[in-house]
Amino acid sequence: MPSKACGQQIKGIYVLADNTPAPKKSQIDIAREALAGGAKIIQVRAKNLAKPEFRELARSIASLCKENQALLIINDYVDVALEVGAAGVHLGKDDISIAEARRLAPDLIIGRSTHSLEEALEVAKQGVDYLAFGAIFPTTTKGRPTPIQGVDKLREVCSRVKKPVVAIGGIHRDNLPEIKKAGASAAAFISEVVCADSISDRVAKLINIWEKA
Ligand code: TZP
Ligand code: MG
Repeated sequence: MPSKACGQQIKGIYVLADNTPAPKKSQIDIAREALAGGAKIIQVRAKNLAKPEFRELARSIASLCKENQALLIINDYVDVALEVGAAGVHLGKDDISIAEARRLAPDLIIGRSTHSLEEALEVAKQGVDYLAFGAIFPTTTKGRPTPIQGVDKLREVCSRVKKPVVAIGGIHRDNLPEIKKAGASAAAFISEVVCADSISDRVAKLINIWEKA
C-alpha cells in the first residue's frame, strides 16, 4: 500500500467482511478467503461486537490485508482505524462528523454512507474521499430498511458527484455490469460474497465480471 492512501484507490470489488447473513462463518475467514480470491479492498463491519472485540478483529484482518497489499477500511471507529494502521474509515450519519474525522485522521481515506440523491450531494461537499450509495437493489442484509435507490439514481449520483461512488445493496453477479456502466467506481458486497460456498471463487468471479463490464 502506498504510504498515503487516497480515494482514487477505491475502485473495483469492495468486500465487507460482515458475517450477518452467514453467522457461522468467522469474519477472519471471510477476509482471508476474499483476499485469496483477489479482493483488494476489505471493510471490517461488525455491528454485533463490543469495541474491544471489534478492535481485535480489526487487528487480525489488518495483518491479512497487509500481507496481501489490500486496502483496509474500518467501519464506524476512527480510533481503531488509526490503531490498526488501516487505510481508511467508513462513517454513517450517526457517527462522528466528516470534519472531526478529518481533524483526527488527516491521512485516512474517509468514506460516508448515503441513502438518497440529496444526501449524496450534501455529503460530497463535506470533504469525503468517497461515498457509498444505496441500497441500489432490495437487500435483506441491512437491519434497518433502506429505501431502494435503483440504477437510474445511481447513474445520477455518479454524474453529479465528483468523488468515487461505491454502490451497495443487493449487488450480485448478474446485476454487477449495470453498476459499473452506471459509473460507480466500486461495488460493495456482503451476502453475495459471504454466503458463497467458496468465497475465494466468488470474489475471483466478481473481479472478472467487473473487469469485462
Ligand atoms: N448499506 C446499504 S445496503 C447495505 C448496507 C451496509 C447492505 C448490503 O448487503 P448486501 O448483502 O450486499 O445486499
Ligand atoms: Mg457507522
